[in-house]
Amino acid sequence: MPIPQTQTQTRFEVRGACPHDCPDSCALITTVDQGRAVQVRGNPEHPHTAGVLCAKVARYPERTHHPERLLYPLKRVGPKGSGQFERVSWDQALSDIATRLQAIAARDPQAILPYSYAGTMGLVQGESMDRRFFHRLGASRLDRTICASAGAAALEATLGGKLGMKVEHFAESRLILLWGTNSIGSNLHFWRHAQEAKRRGAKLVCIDPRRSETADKCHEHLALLPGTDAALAYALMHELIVHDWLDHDYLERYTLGWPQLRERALQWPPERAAQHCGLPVEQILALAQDIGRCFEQREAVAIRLNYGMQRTRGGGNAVRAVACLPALIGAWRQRAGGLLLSSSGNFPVRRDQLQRPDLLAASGVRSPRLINMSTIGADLLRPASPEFGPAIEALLVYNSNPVAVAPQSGQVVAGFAREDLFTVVLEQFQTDTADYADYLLPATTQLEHWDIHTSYGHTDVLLNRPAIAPLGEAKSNSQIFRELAARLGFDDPCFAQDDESLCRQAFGDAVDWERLTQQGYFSLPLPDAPFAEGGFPTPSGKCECFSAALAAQGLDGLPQVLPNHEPWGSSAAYPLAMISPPARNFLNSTFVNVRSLRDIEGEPRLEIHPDDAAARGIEDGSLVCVFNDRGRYHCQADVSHRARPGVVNGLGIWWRKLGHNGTNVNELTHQQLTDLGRAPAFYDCLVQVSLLRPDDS
Ligand SMILES: Nc1nc2c(c(=O)[nH]1)N[C@H]1C(S)=C(S)[C@@H](COP(=O)(O)OP(=O)(O)OC[C@H]3O[C@@H](n4cnc5c(=O)[nH]c(N)nc54)[C@H](O)[C@@H]3O)O[C@H]1N2
Ligand SMILES: Nc1nc2c(c(=O)[nH]1)N[C@H]1C(S)=C(S)[C@@H](COP(=O)(O)OP(=O)(O)OC[C@H]3O[C@@H](n4cnc5c(=O)[nH]c(N)nc54)[C@H](O)[C@@H]3O)O[C@H]1N2
Ligand SMILES: [Mo]
Repeated sequence: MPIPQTQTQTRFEVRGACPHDCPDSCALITTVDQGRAVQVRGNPEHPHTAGVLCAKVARYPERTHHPERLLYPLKRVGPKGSGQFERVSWDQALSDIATRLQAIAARDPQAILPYSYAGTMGLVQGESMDRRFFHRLGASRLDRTICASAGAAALEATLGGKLGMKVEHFAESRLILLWGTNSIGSNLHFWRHAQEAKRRGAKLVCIDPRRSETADKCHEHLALLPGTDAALAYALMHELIVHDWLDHDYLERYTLGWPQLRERALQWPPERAAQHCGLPVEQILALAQDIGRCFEQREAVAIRLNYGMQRTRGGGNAVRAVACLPALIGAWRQRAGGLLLSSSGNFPVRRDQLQRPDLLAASGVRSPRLINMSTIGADLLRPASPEFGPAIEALLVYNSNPVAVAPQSGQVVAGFAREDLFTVVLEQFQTDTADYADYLLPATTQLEHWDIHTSYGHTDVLLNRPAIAPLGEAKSNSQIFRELAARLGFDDPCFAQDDESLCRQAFGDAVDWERLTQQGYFSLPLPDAPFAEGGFPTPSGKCECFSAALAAQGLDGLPQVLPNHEPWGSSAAYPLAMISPPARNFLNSTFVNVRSLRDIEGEPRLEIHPDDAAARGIEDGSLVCVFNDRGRYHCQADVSHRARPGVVNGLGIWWRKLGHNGTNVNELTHQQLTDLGRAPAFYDCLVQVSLLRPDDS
């Protein structure tokens, strides 16, 4: 039934899409009363959303109509980072920004850097007009690596892309490995399918250093040390080989490099892996037997891999090792078998048309340098040099909060504090990053603008219509870049294109626009079991256990077991490994300022095992200092079996200014990168913890 959307009614409903960086990409229905969003609920007609929202997004109206929403353009008046601003007009802000950018671009446009991530995952507000603007300008390009690029590179090399099982088919699986994922906290709509499978008798096994909310609900939990997943995958392969639980036909026809992979797997007997992973050998043997039993009975084995396991040095290779597993038992033959890390490779987005890289030609810079967003701390502090190019002189930040989320905040803060750096931040709130802006521009939320969305956890396109008018003087990102383009004299017609038209352009004919506007979503027509008969989009068309592409880059062509940058047990000063997975009621650093959600989380917390706590005189609720050579982070100890011995869990990602000593967990992380994909190794970090004495600062 169509939802009445006439603006003459004072109360009406509008279909939209959740914009957040989460695999679930829910279809929303917003109720508007007298121009105000009063309720957001899940669209019950959208099969993946099924009328259910997480606690966070159910609070979206509270976030949108928050008293601290930025409503007017602001100009810095206090010292850098002080967060002191005065209200200015849009005209003044945009003219001044345009003048500053023009002056820098006249010397070298590559001294200007965009910095954005997935604050909204919308194609219009996240990767259209903004990209056109920076291409036409000839600005440095940003290597967007902060989240998923290690896993993405690994999938690319192994399966040929970000592809895999359809999420709904997990409901029919008989054995599900939840590998590096806290689904209940961060992928709730997947968990519905896992629960359905459980009700039908499936076994659920969680592989995670932390005893997460999800681990609590699984039949087994393997609490391995962070960064040891590749060894576990190899030990499982070892057992499949020695028991001959192998689909020889599938291996023969649809894999590349199996003989070499087999040789390497035979070097990882379970006893060796148990030692390496910090697991009882019995757990590894039992899991291998579960897989073997399913293989013998032709029951579907499925792996829900998630990004948690690729945030250590060897994360890319670990994803490669795990991604080879389904082929050994021919799991891909069934639609309820195989693996899912990301589904985003299924979407036929016309990125060239949205982003217009061809506009670079007019900028005079044919191939701008690439700056890795994960090393922004170091790069902001880098002087000009022949290798690096010009120092970064201007930074335009949108859809991201780097001062809170990028690794090694000490350096990030020092970079943002540079007096000679010109920083523009487009934001909905005065975040830690916004505090460092020279100009802070008010951005609309998802309820106030158009957008169109893909998903990395399902395979439907979603449309988002604005439900309410922009609050205050807020403008959408696309509108701000449109107006900046005009002021810089960029007259290509593409800069005049409106948001609704960008939505239509994003997929062209690949999506039925009528259906999309009526339903709010459009399901891509895709096969149920994509790799039942091979057909991997790799160079060989096979699942590439051996990757010639990686070998050609001088890397090992087979999945490797790589030690962490900071291996557990390697430092007497810092004997604990720290991981920093998301807190359930925040979305990265978004929602930390929503009071009702912050109240549920309470305080910045560190989960620590009772033995590790006792050895340090730490009690539940004690204030502690977590530290290493990079910095100090004060928070509350949560003495709990959620932490395994030797590993502490610093739940993320608090706003620094709401923390005890003005820091968050990224004060401790470093900027070394992963083996594949140039990604940060957030969960590869050694620390020490001590009781905080009242005179500590
Ligand atoms: N509520 C909520 N939901 C979110 C987010 C959020 O911040 N809050 N963030 C969103 C974003 S940006 C992303 S990328 C996705 C992330 O989605 P996931 O990757 O599923 O993220 P997590 O729920 O943190 O699950 C990661 C799990 O990996 C575990 N882990 C850490 N190190 C290792 C390791 O070395 N090996 C293994 N096997 N496990 C390890 C952590 O303890 C954690 O439980 O979630 C999205 N959804
Ligand atoms: N220690 C540690 N650090 C991590 C992680 C971890 O697990 N541990 N996870 C990492 C991961 S997976 C990710 S994805 C990154 C996420 O890092 P970010 O992408 O920076 O995500 P958020 O912290 O949610 O910040 C997004 C910001 O975008 C703003 N925003 C939302 N919509 C719009 C819009 O339409 N316009 C504008 N202008 N702004 C908007 C929000 O208000 C918010 O402040 O963090 C990474 N950092
Ligand atoms: Mo992410």
